[in-house]
Amino acid sequence: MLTESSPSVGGQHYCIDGIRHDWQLAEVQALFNLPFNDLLYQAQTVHREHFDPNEVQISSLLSIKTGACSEDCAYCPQSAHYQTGLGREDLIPVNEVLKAARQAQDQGASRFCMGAAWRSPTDQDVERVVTMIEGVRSLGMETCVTLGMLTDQQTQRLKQAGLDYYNHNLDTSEEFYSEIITTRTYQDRLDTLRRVREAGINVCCGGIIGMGESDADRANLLIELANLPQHPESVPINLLVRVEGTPLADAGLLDPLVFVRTIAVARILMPKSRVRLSAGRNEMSDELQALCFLAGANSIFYGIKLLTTDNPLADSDRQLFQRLGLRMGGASEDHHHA
Ligand code: SAM
Ligand code: DTB
Ligand code: SF4
Repeated sequence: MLTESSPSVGGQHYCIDGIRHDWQLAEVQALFNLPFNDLLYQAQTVHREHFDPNEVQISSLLSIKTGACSEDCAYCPQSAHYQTGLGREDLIPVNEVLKAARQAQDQGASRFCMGAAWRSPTDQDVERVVTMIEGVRSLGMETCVTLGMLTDQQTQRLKQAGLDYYNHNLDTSEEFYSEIITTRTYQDRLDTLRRVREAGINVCCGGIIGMGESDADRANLLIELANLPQHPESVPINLLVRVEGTPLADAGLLDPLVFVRTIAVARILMPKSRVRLSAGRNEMSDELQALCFLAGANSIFYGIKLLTTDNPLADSDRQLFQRLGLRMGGASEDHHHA
């Protein structure tokens, strides 16, 4: 039933629980092209139906294995295909991981995300990551890992270890994908996402904006995400960090308001998901970030580093939150223990 506060798009109404999985390109492009104020009003309305508008979930990132990745992702400083000044580092020791997790927890993070520059882990790698997951969980934090493509068995093992979230991004539209990555397919990505979902692990899946993609590519990325059988619980929207040495080092600057529109459309399409304002905040003004929160972003990466590049200082984020009256919240209420 359409309630008075339910938004409608060109006569197209939401289904009964507000969750649709049948978005079409034309209607999503129509959303993107709304007058800015109308789009933000609609996104903020949807946001308020499902979330406390002044609470933002906080995740901290740690690179547990840096550089020398065999994949050729054009945006990535960790690809062995490009000279970005990053050396090869082995998987770091568990005690270092736990030290970083404790620090993140002390700073106010509720989730600890560990990233590895792998195409796919070996079974031995997975066992070592399992030890990290168990250690971080014992601190009382939520866990997330991003390790590349997984087998069924590896996915089961991570679930058994109590992993809360698995991050695996679609990154862009299927049409633009081969311009960015040639060493794997879109279907490879979808296959791992299906395994993660079927194992009962929460899905964290989003993409990167500002890689030279078209308006239609941005719309199609969000449609892919929203038309998955179940929406990802967490949707990171990254603004490309242009790293020297990568093929995208000189990518043209995106109109920041297009980035805000992308967040707003993600919020409208996936009303119950956490939309994370992810990489790229270091180059954003406080005002631009405020617009992203208004558009429905309600999660951030927090702490001085993303994986290999800089993120705003925790202190300046705390100040920004204070100026905006935002609270750092946990996400334990919105993830599912399957
Ligand atoms: N290797 C695994 C994979 O690709 O799934 C996990 C680590 S990979 C670094 C995780 C994500 O980081 C990528 O999917 C991409 O979305 C993001 N990322 C990497 N480099 C980036 C950059 N320069 N700017 C924005 N996001 C980036
Ligand atoms: C995601 O979507 N963004 C994070 C996390 N998931 C793993 C990574 C951003 C990486 C930015 C480039 C770097 O620091 O190396
Ligand atoms: Fe490797 Fe992941 Fe970077 Fe691609 S994004 S090069 S898979 S670390």
